[in-house]
Amino acid sequence: VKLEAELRQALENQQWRLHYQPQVDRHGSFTGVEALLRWEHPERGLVSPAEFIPLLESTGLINDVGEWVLEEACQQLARWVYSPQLSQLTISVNISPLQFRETDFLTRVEQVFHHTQAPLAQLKLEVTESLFVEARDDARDKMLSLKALGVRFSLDDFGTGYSSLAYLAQLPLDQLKIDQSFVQQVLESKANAAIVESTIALAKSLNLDIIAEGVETEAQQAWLMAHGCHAFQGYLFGRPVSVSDIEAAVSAQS
Ligand code: G
Ligand code: G
Ligand code: MN
Ligand code: NA
Repeated sequence: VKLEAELRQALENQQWRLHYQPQVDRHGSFTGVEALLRWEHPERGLVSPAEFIPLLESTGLINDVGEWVLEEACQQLARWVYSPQLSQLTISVNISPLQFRETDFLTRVEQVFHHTQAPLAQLKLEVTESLFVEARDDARDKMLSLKALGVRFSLDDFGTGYSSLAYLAQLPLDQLKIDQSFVQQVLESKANAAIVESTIALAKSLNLDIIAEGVETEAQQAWLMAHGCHAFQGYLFGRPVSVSDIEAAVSAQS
């Protein structure tokens, strides 16, 4: 109960932060970042979303917090427009299925787009397969409306859910994100290697971009490149950091 009360207060107490983790191409150049939510608690320090997202979802607070995340990311994209190096970056934002299914989701998102004036072609929304287990046609319709505004979609944690491949092919997706659980065992487990290989093949045949997350070693990256995956995210390239740290890392590279 205390945690829930504190979460309710966190928005007005300005305790939400966004951290950014780099995504790189085959040359190691930054192409984008994933925005990851953090709660800066006065006593507990930075709290990971794994500890509070379920509670945000069960209380419905995810709608307001998710809107804050999107607003913050869009403001960032709008600020980066003026910098030659930063204006090339995409920002990926995680959207909870509960937030996505709300009836006013589209209206709220469009308001954020309107008043931030963010370059929407550089915004990627990350959804998971769990979004499509129920009310999938509603989810697909909303995706189509957002696609019409230029937004792109990435399917996060791919391979961990239960989506039907036939239905996936009908969704307006742009990218598949190979889940880190497969990537981290790709050299040790033949089963995981087979899953990663078939995910890469699926992305190719559906004409989708592919990115591997959770890449921690050069050996994993080399294996992925040898098998046709050329975009990466993981501790090998950088941990989630503050906006000033990610900006410094991008400037240092160019
Ligand atoms: O950053 P970290 O590895 O601690 O994130 C843990 C989990 O929290 C991941 O599954 C990630 O997708 C999720 N997460 C991080 N930020 C957000 C956010 O802004 N919104 C939602 N819905 N989930 C997030
Ligand atoms: O579910 P989602 O893919 O959004 O979760 C992203 C989470 O994965 C973030 O919380 C981030 O901190 C974590 N993460 C990112 N890269 C790595 C990595 O290389 N290794 C591990 N163990 N976790 C990672
Ligand atoms: Mn994600
Ligand atoms: Na993921």
